[in-house]
Amino acid sequence: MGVVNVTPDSFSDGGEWFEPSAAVAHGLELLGEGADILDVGGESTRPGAMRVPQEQELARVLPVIEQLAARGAVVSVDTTRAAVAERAVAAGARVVNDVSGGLADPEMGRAVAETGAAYVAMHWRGHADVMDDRQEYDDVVADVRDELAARMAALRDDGVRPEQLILDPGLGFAKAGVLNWPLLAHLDALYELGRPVLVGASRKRFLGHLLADSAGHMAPPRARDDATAAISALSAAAGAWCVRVHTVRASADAVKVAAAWTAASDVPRVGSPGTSPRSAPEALTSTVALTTESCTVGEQGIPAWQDSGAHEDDGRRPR
Ligand code: PMM
Repeated sequence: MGVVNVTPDSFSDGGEWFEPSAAVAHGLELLGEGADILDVGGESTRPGAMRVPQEQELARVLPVIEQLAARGAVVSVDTTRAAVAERAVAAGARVVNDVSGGLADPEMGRAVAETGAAYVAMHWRGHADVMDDRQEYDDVVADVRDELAARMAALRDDGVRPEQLILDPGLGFAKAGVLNWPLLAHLDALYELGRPVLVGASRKRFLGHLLADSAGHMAPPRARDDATAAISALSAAAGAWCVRVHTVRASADAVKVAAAWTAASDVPRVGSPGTSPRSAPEALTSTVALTTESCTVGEQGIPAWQDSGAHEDDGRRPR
């Protein structure tokens, strides 16, 4: 999933693609680099950011979504507002990416149920102006899992079908540096909830801390892209459904590497006694195809692997 921020103030690329024509051109560039989904957002969620009025958010995202969808892109809208989600889906978006998991707008569940779009529910504890004050966890992995489970139940009560849901641990949202690593290391805890998982680590502060120089200065956002690609590889190998990134090429390659690596570990070694008749290259190709398909969205806006049933053949977790 490639990020198209139509904002003047996002933390890593604010202002760069603020004009609709620049945002569309950037989206097309990301598709060329291998993005399967373009995530268009009109409101910055960086820590401390102030809210943008709804009309302004709509004016930013709608023209970009219309044009990218008209060119055949699978578009996601990054919004916490039900009205924006509805208008975005009418303009061609097939995924609603809500960093609040439905908490910011009580109408979101109903809107998602009515549109039938795929819905990314991220773990969230409050808007950008307060989230840094809400970082108390007993066990960050269990708490995030349980809070997402509660969101799933509430969304179901609003009519959202479980098949519409994709879950996201919300890296960096109400989570300071060290709190993010256990969530990445234990993605399997989120798989217990039975839905695909999206990982959004791209250029985040915890990577700036990890890559700080010897004087302790954080690496700037753009200097975090290689580490982002490393997280993409590890997330894909650990079974994540999708990674949300600012630069796509390295992460798209990383996901392919992870798929090939994982496929090779699933088949007996070629030439060893008792190997199956299926050759390793053949097995690799079929799994890579499944993996590439898995990050697309089906006709009803439902993640394609849900429909394919391909993962049921061998009992492996879909990626
Ligand atoms: N992070 C940001 C924005 N939207 N959506 C999801 N699902 N997951 C995330 O981690 C996420 C997100 C913040 O990054 P940006 O300001 O660079 O877009």
